[in-house]
This record gives sequence, structure tokens and C-alpha cells, in this order.
Amino acid sequence: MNIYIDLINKHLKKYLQTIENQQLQELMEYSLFPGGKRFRPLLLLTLIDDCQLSLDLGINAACGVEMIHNYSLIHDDLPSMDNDDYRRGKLSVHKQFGEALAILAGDALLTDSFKFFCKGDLDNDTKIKLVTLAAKNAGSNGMVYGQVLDMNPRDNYSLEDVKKIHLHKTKDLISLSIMAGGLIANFDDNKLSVLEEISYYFGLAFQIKDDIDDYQEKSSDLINQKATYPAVVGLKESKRILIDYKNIILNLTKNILGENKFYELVTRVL
Ligand code: GRG
Repeated sequence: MNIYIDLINKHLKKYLQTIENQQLQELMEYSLFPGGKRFRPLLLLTLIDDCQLSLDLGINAACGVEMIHNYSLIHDDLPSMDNDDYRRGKLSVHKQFGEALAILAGDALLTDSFKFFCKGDLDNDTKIKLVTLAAKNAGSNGMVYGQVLDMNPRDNYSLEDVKKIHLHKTKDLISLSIMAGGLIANFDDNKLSVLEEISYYFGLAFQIKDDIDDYQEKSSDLINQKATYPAVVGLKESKRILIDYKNIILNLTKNILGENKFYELVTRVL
């Protein structure tokens, strides 16, 4: 996967060089580098690669998704949201640079990302579809909706509540990566609907895995008040669902993309 990650990093570095204000540039570099797993842009690039298309066609949208992801993490860590002092083993952006600049850096990443969905050698129709998809999945009926649903913790969550939060907070951005890949590769409606299905299970499975890892690290008292799978269906059942979903994703992937790079990414991430 290193070849893809190098390409993503190269393009994000190039983007950082376009930021005129040095303070903002430093802060956004702090958020984007060394970075996390880059898993969302990897989904898009591996899909494009499996279709034997040039990675150049997907790299801009891939960076756009990573920028939206990093904006969401900066804002999620703020005192008025999750109030986290650390992210990826270092101080969160607001702890390092102050709250006002952290909010602005998130705003800048989100806004600039839209340029990336209409950049590069794609036809205008595809670019319009990509921008619209990004707005839909990140906006008021997408990731932001999921964050709003998750803002007021309750004592009891039903499985349906948890699923709804996960589907918007986590799945919508993962879906943006996968569906953007399908649009760039010019998939027909049948193949796009298989990608929708993969996105659905992938979004849930990714969050269930994160919930399971968290549950095993932290005290169950803390976890039980949260909207997580282990809190609602128990650890054993969460693990069973994760395996089930992973197999569904692998089978669907095999059908439309074969056992190639995207398939390999699924086996590594889940
Ligand atoms: C503030 C609008 C707004 C939304 C925030 C994404 C999000 C919504 C909150 C982050 C907290 C969280 C638990 C999100 C669920 C998705 C998730 C597990 C994110 C972490 O993604 P990774 O593991 O992160 O891909 P890295 O560090 O690898 O980039």
C-alpha cells in the first residue's frame, strides 16, 4: 500500500504549499502529517487501480476525502465536542494551537476539499457528481447528522439508534471514498449499487471494529454509556457481526473487483 500512501502524501504536501498564511499552513501540516492510516483515500485509489485506471484520475478526490476526514477529527476533538487532548499520539490541534485556530483549520480543510473534487482530468459531469456526493455525505444529512445524533449521550441505546449514528458518523465518509471511486471508474448502475452495499457493510464493520478495540482498552462502565455495539449487543456478538460483515464485503468485492488491491485492503483493515 506504500505506493498509494506516498502519492497521497505528495499531493497533500503540494496542497500545503499553496497556503499563504504561515501559521495556518503549520497548523494544517500538523493535522495532516504524519497522518493516520490514510484508509479512506486508499479505498478510492485501490478501487481505481483494480479497474486498471491511472491513479492520477483518483488522487484529487482521494485527497479531498482525507481533508474532510481531518477536518472532522479536529472539530471532534474540540472542548465543545469530545474534548480530547490527544489525537494520533500527540496533542490535539486545539491543545497545540488554541481553539480558534483549530476551528479555522477545520473550516479551511473542509472548504478547500471541494476544489479537489473538481480537479484533474475528469469530465465536468463526473466532477459535478463528485462535489454533490461530497456535500451530501459530509453535510447536514451525512456525517454532521451523525455527530449531532451522538452529541447527547443517554443511558440506553437500541441497536437501531447505534446503527443510525454509525451509518452517518462513520459510514457516510467511507461511502464517499468508495462511491467516488465508482463514479470515476464510470461504473453502471448495477455495479454502483453493489458499491453502495459494500459501503454500508464497510462503514458499520469499521466502526464495530473501532468499538471492539475501544471496549477492550477501556473500562466497560465508560463504554456502556456510549453508543457502541459492545454496549448494546455485547462483545461476543459484536465480534460475530464483524466477521459476518467482513465476509459479505469480501464476497461482494470478489464479484465486481476480483481479489486484488481493494480486496487486500479489506482484509488488512477489518
Ligand atoms: C465534527 C462534523 C464533525 C464530525 C465528527 C469523524 C467524526 C465525526 C468523529 C471522530 C470520532 C469517531 C470515533 C469517528 C468515527 C470514525 C472513526 C473511527 C474515525 C477514526 O478514523 P481512522 O481510524 O483515523 O481512520 P486515522 O487516525 O487513521 O486517520
